[in-house]
Amino acid sequence: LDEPLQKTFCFPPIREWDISQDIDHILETQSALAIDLGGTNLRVAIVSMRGKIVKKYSQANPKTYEARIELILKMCAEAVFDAVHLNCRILGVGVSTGGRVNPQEGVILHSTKLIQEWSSIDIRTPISDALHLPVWVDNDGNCAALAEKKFGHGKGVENFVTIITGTGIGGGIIQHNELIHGSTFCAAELGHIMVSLDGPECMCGSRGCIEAYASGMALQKEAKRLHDEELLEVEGMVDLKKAEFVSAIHLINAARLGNSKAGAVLRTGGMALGVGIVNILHVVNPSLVILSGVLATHYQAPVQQVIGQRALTSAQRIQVLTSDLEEPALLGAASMVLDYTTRR
Ligand code: ADP
Ligand code: BMX
Ligand code: MG
Ligand code: CA
Ligand code: ZN
Repeated sequence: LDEPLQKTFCFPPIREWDISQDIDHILETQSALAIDLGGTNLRVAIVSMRGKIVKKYSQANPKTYEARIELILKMCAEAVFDAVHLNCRILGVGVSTGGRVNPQEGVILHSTKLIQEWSSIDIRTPISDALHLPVWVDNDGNCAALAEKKFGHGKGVENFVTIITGTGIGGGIIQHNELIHGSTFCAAELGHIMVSLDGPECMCGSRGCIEAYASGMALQKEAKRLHDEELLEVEGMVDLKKAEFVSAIHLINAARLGNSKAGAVLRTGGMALGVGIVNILHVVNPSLVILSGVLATHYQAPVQQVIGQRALTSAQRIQVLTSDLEEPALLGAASMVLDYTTRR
């Protein structure tokens, strides 16, 4: 209608429809609740469609099944409540957890000692019963791989592997754009690649696993040992008597400040991780390895060096990158929800 006619019939002015604004709005509001259960921490987050962590909640992961489920439900209830005020519409819940997971059943089949009382656990039912939302579950390393694929360096990469270092070491393998789970959901337990016939004891009951050399827990154990022998502290470091607890970070600081014993522990960790990764290259031949977690930046150079020295020529042309994602396991848990609920 031309303007005079529009005025005559009192039509409201026609708003120009901006589709990009509407899509933006949907992408901002549609969200997932993500849960990550690790050897130390229990995290819950509201994650938007674009992979933005809108709000995050952290607690120590309780040591018993009952306390853990209770805390998960309490943290989720708080997040669901907050989501309303944050204008986030929760489409479902994604759970990332240590242990072997059957994603079809939503069951944690088995866990190492890193998470006690966490074997043969149906995690889907209590969460979906309490929140009336659909629930997806997978292993934390596998979730980290999903996050890299959707939001990180793994975007558009057909074959890649990710290694996430926290208390333990988790892994995820994307082969032909899909996660591999194996015949009994034990594929990509990359922390338990063994790099020596004996070596340090691992939480899985074996020895010589890369987790026993290079994880946060392994480095913390070595830091404590050096500290007990009064061999950790060097000039320029924070006063360790005042430090609440000795961690992998103190070991890294000590090594930086010239403590040769701390340096040797870190070198062994880097070497073990590097050799483990060379083994992975020779099994699945990915084009990219993504390191994530608290120690990733410290391991990138040693891993690259070991690959250069020990991998077969055909496996040498591989990129090793450090993840640029804030919380890969949480984001991957969210991605399961966002991918399934918005699939057309
Ligand atoms: P989870 O294993 O529970 O998934 P995180 O990924 O949060 O835990 O990592 C926690 C572990 O990482 C701790 O057990 C500790 O060994 C290590 N860690 C935590 N903070 C730091 C830090 N600032 N520097 C180095 N290591 C750290
Ligand atoms: C352990 C194992 C893995 C897990 C990895 C990283 C359990 C409970 N955990 O190797 O399944 O991926 O730890 O876990 O069996 P995080 O605690 O370091 O996050
Ligand atoms: Mg973790
Ligand atoms: Ca895994
Ligand atoms: Zn092990």
